[in-house]
Amino acid sequence: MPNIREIAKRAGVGIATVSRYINNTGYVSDDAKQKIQKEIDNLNYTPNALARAIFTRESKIIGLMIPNISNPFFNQITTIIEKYSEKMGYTLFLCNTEDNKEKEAKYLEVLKSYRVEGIIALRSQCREEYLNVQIPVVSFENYILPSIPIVSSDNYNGGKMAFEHLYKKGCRNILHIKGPKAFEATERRCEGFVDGAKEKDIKVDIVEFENDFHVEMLEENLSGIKNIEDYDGIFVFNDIAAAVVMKYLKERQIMIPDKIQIIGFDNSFIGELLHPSLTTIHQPIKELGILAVELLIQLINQEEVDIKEYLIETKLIQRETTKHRLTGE
Ligand code: XLF
Repeated sequence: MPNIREIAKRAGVGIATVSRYINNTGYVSDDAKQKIQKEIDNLNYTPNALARAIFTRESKIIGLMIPNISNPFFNQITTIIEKYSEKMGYTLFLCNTEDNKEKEAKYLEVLKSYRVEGIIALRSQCREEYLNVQIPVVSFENYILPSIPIVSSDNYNGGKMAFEHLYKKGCRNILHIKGPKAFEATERRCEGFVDGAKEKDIKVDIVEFENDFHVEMLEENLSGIKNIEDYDGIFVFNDIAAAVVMKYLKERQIMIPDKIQIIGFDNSFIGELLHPSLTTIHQPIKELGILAVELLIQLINQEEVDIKEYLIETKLIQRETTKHRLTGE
């Protein structure tokens, strides 16, 4: 493997000159530049990005903690974050945390050792682990530390909207399948949903799912719900879990939406592919992803950033799992 010592020797310049040229860290004469570049081309030399990052403190890498790579919402937001980071001159280092605190903490060490310039943590399960991270961090949904800004959908209002929609569609015997306690966003959805129900004096039942990616586990949770067919409306905490609920009901010949109406949350691409297609609450995935990157780059550039929770509005997407026409509508 060619190295800068060899390039310097062949170009007839000093190693420090080659280093300045490659890292763009100081003056190099035009003549030397030409000679060095010629040898770089001749030797097909690729700079050692890690060594360079240590030297210049600019790796141009952003670490992205992803809680669940198989959930379409997270692969959509990852795609947005990747595209926008690339446009801004950064490469992503992806870490699949599986909502696991230990895995996330380990990845944090890896990201530090790779000298990433910033970290976006989606649904982080860690807190004090970030205390000695001297790298800018932006969080999506979960609170980490007072110094870390949070980007999130307005989950409370989204949950309320979900209730109001089921109510408007005539549902009065309603179940909410909520996410695990560790998902702060779905806690807010649940609060909004319950408050919406209180305003209409309706009592809703609530069951909690343990995660959002093990289909068998979700099915097991469902089989624990007694007389599910007695409900006329179900709000499921996200689209992927709603897909599992729909599969479960269909296998039991429970008609959607005639017998039970369903609403999910996310507006990820699977909603439209399901049959019947899924009514859901839209999370502005593009806006969320871009905002997270923008804030992070501002922090990296040491610009002033308001450290607060940035809430983005959600909206209802009506599809086939809730009834289209009702008398009086
Ligand atoms: O963390 C929440 C729960 O699942 C996230 O926004 C999602 O809705 C993605 O599917």
